[in-house]
Amino acid sequence: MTTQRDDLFTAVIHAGQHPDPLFRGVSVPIYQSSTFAFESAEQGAALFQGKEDGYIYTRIGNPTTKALEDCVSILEKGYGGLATATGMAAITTTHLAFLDRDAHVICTDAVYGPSRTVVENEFSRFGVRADFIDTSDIEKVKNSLRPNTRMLFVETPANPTIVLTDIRACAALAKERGILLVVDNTFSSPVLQNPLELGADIVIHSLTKFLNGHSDVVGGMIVAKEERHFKRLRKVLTLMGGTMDPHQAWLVLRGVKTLALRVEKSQDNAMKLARFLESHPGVSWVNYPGLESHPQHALAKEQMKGFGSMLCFGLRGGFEAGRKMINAVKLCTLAVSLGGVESLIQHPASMTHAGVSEQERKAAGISQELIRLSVGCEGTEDIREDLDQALRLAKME
Ligand code: LCS
Repeated sequence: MTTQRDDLFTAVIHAGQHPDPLFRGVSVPIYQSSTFAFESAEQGAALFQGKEDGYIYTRIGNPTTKALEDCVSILEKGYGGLATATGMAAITTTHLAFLDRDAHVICTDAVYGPSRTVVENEFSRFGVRADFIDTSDIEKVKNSLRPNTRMLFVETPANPTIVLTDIRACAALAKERGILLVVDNTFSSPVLQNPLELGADIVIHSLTKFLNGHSDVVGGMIVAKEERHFKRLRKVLTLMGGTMDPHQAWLVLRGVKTLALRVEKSQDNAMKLARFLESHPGVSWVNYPGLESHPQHALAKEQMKGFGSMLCFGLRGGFEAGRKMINAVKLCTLAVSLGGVESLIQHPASMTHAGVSEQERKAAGISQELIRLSVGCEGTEDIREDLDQALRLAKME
């Protein structure tokens, strides 16, 4: 499968980015200013009334942040992008913009934990109700629809199970019922999947992951396909205040320039490592969309432009072997988060989901033996050797 289009290598470097108009600096400058001077009271009034384009105050808009917003929006083929302080701020801003009191949401069950908790524990205080279901089964999505359903929130591939949801099928259903389809595209990045092209209304990213790519910045992005949704989101974001800082935006923009290169190397690594793990005696199963054994391999080929670099696998030795393995890795870093140049590994049952009951974990597809691996850009052989020695130790102890 050819994974990347040539134009993407150009777009990540140039889209939305223009040389500095003052000194012709090639890199977009960091406009580290909270406020912008008006030429006159009349110009200030024109800016506030939207009769003139320009900057007023950084919570409302900033040229550095705008360059990042334009870049990601072009990559996602949207109408406009809005950069947020974190990925969670992108999600909560979207909910605040479109979920009224007593609205109902259908959400992928295996979403990133806080994406679920924020609806279950916080938006529920305002009467928002949610069904967390296996959105890979479109019949289940259909059966969960209620007259007050306003949003279908899908994460594909899902964190950490790497289960896929058919974006086109969800979009057809959402359109028929007049509800919003929101897709968290964090695991694929715009290089590998463009949900707006497949019919989604809004795309969410945790920029903390692949787009920034260096495990040194947090950030989020919302991209809307339609002007009316973009305007509504912008109004809510600038009022609620979850906007991104210009320095943060500049750092992410710097990371985005190598996105296509990083994705190419890390997914090449991931494919080879997935095959290695699949043939390893200590491993009982591997979930990677590029493997023929992935139950949705055909869907991955259809809706993704590459299989990405997130995978999970199960150890024959179960929970204990999982704990031992992640304690034994040397090159891979034992840490949460993902999408950085360094390979990150974690064992949800003994770490991030240790406080969740086994029953709840099971319901969300997070088994005792599941190990999640975010494959980085290191040498393939070095990662393979590290996993191999850790698997051997996990078995021997
Ligand atoms: N969406 C997805 C799919 C994520 O994986 C995360 C964070 C977020 C949204 C939230 O983004 P943030 O606010 O952290 O920028 N995922 C994490 C993970 O798997 N481990 O640590 C964070």
